[in-house]
Amino acid sequence: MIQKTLSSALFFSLVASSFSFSAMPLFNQLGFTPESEKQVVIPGNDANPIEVRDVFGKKVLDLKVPYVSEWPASGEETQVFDLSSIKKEGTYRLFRNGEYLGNPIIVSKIPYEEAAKASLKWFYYQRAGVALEYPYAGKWARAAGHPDDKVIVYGTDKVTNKKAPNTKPRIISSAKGWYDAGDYGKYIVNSAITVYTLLALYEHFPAYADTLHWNIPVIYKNLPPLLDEVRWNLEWMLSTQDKDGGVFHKVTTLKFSGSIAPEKDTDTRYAIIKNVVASLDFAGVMAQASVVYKKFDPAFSEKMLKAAEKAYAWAKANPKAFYKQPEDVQTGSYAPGNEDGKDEFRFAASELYNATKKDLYLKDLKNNPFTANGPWWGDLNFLAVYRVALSPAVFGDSLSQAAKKILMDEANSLRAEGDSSAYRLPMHTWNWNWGSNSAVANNGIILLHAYYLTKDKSYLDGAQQALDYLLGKNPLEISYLTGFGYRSPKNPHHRPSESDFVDEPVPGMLVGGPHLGKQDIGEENWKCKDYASANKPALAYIDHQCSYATNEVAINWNAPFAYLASALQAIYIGYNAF
Ligand code: G3I
Ligand code: 9MR
Repeated sequence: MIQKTLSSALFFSLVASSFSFSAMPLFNQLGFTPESEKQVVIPGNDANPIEVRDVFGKKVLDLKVPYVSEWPASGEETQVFDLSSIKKEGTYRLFRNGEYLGNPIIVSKIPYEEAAKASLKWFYYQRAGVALEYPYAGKWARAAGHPDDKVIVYGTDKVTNKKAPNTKPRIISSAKGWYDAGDYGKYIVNSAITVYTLLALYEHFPAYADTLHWNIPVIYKNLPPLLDEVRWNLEWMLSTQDKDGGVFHKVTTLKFSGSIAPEKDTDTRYAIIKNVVASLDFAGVMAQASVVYKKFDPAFSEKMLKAAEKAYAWAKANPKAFYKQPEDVQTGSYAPGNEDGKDEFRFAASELYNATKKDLYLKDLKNNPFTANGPWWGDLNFLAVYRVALSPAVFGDSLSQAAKKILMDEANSLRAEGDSSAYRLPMHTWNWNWGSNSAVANNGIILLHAYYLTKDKSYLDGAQQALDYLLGKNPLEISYLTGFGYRSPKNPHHRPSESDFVDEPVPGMLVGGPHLGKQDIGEENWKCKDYASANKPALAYIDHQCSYATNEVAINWNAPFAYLASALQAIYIGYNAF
């Protein structure tokens, strides 16, 4: 019997406008590998047992009735059924009182590979400055936009500085790179955590990553597909470093464009304000990249390392130069209010010491103890924790143990949450923010790092729980990755998908996900009002392009998803990390 009040059933019929609500079994819509933990959540408190049959009707498992628990994030009662004893590849179905429930549950060797590749290919779709041709982009082929070969340095022209001298505005070339999200901006802060995560995937699973090909034009010779794609953004990032080593915050127009195609967005683009956070984020990821690309292109590696050290020096000389968004700039700020720069210094120092072994960086790192915050674009602490915890030979046992303690304490807290919550989700209450799906994916990555360090499968199971939620084991019964699962977002806040004449959105994009911020509900956004009544964080989502707060896509959300899906897939088919 479904313990649902009328109002919430009505709520579902309103909010989940494109899908019907019912107490269906909720599970990873892409399925499981034979060795995965296989959990199915069914809202409600039905006392009847469930039978698992294969698709030919043969009973393979009787599931006892589990206890009922409540999930505060959705206000639901649920029961969690464990199908992990099913190890044989196949297609399975659930029956209760002889009635078929839900959709088929798939067990196969590589259920996540296509989704992983699509979430990596999406970065190709985000390329600025190039046309996407049909053989690679399929029906989402488009013309080039934003060549960014003539970008004005903010404050050097009459528009952005009324008192600017009559000399010509200062113009730089800042081409290539990825559009940040649903908008056409290119942002250093968000690029840094994104590039870090994608390069970490290559660092941890190089052999598996080399097997992944996703049909895009090769740009650079003799690079694996993942590193070829990431270099497109690294080269843009390098263009944002000024002669003095400082790094501009972003390259954008002054205001967000309308819902138009890239080629139609021809407003002036500006390189906006050098600052300490952008310079440190740049320094850390350039140092990391110099190590990863060294064996493929020593000259490129050396160029990035030099840039990294120069940016770090600029940051040390300008430790209080935080980004403040000017009045006439209304694109994304990526500037958390209470910024202190400590986490960015920690991140940059750990990567620079790993790349150079210079004492200066180790000394700075030791004087800046780890915290347990992040990882998100506003706090990179965990990126330093990962590096140091996994490299005792480089950083010494004492520092590495300190990092490992932070990592394991957080992993144990997430595993406890995942193993006890009514949706089996490793998620803290404070993760329900803008981009909550990326918090789930990043929590999964923390659990994977704990698995790397201990080989304790319970951490791998925790990471699986995170992926299961993103791909369907959630109250809205939606796979949050466009084009994957039997129900996925159709109307993401993504200008290329909104402005093309293709019904389906660009595939392989992870939408931001539910939370109660509702920053997109306002006069101009009357369509978003349909989810205004949502009063539980896990339900506050609407699959409409109006909702940039819940249904946008972003490079720093796709990267942890791609890492999580790729790493789990790699491990389950026998690849070990590093
Ligand atoms: O960190 C605080 C937390 O302490 C507090 O409890 C919570 C509730 O008030 O707010 C948290 O801050 C939130 C922050 O994200 C971190 O999660 C802010 O409310 C929220 O407004 C902020 O949203 C950011 C959003 O831009 C608006 O600034 C998103 O993280 C960020 O991903 C998003 O990024 C945009 C770019 O600016 C432009 N391109 C699209 C991209 C994705 O939407
Ligand atoms: O499209 C913009 C999206 O990328 C940002 O995340 C969001 C919040 O900064 O803003 C979106 O742009 C909207 C603007 O903020 C208000 N007018 C409508 C714009 C398009 O939805």
